[in-house]
Amino acid sequence: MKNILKAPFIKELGEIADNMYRQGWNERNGGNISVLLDEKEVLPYINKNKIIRDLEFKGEFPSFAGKYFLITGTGKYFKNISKNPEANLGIIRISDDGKNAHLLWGFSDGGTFTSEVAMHLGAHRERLKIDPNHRVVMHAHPTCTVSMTHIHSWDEREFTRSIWSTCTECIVIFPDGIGVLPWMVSSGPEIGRISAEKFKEFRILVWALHGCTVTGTSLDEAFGLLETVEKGATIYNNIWQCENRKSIDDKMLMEICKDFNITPKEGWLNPQ
Ligand code: 2HA
Ligand code: ZN
Repeated sequence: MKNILKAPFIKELGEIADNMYRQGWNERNGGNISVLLDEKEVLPYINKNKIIRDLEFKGEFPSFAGKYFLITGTGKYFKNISKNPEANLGIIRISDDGKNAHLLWGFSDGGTFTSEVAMHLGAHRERLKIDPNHRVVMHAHPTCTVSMTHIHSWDEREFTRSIWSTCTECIVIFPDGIGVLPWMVSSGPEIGRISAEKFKEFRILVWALHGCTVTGTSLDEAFGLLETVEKGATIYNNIWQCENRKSIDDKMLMEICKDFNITPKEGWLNPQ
């Protein structure tokens, strides 16, 4: 067996977690990440028949029977992941009936996966139906995005348009827009179920007064979405009260879309 601490997926997740922590998006135990792994990526590092223990989650995910995920632990601090991956991360294989998970590596201090596991699995399931290359779900508490939900309407079209109007690249990076869920208690099956519905339509979901969850084909891509939303929200928070402020209007947004050959979410730009 190869040394799992040298596996690219462990190294990359540690680096991304460090980066997210440094951005100030993952205070204390805030945030969580999961990555769908291919069996052939995992098998050089672990024995798939050596189950450490079983972990419970609420819900059933039969489409993931036998699938492997790398996932962050509940109560774990992002700032510690790269220093001690084995205590802060786990590799699980979903059981054949899709109702629980076999722990194959990690959570070495007796821990378990993030309390948002149902949201992660629901998001993976829905995004995979849309994009077979989908791999990553990433949740964080980016300060300016959360701040914006304190001062802006939670209407997702309006929220997205406000961010699109802040800097030119936003509509290029997420022409499909940002979903917004009203405030609700997090970490349970209910927010998982409602979020999964939203992920049928969006790669980015803001939970009002809480945080943001993004999906992607790689950790880099998911991180890129998160930082671009956060950039737009930062600018919005800086300028929203300024008199005579400028804005990228719908005509300009359409020019961007034409130039980059992208299609914005239908009906979200006003016809010119
Ligand atoms: O992992 O961020 O939403 C802690 C959280 C819950
Ligand atoms: Zn959170």
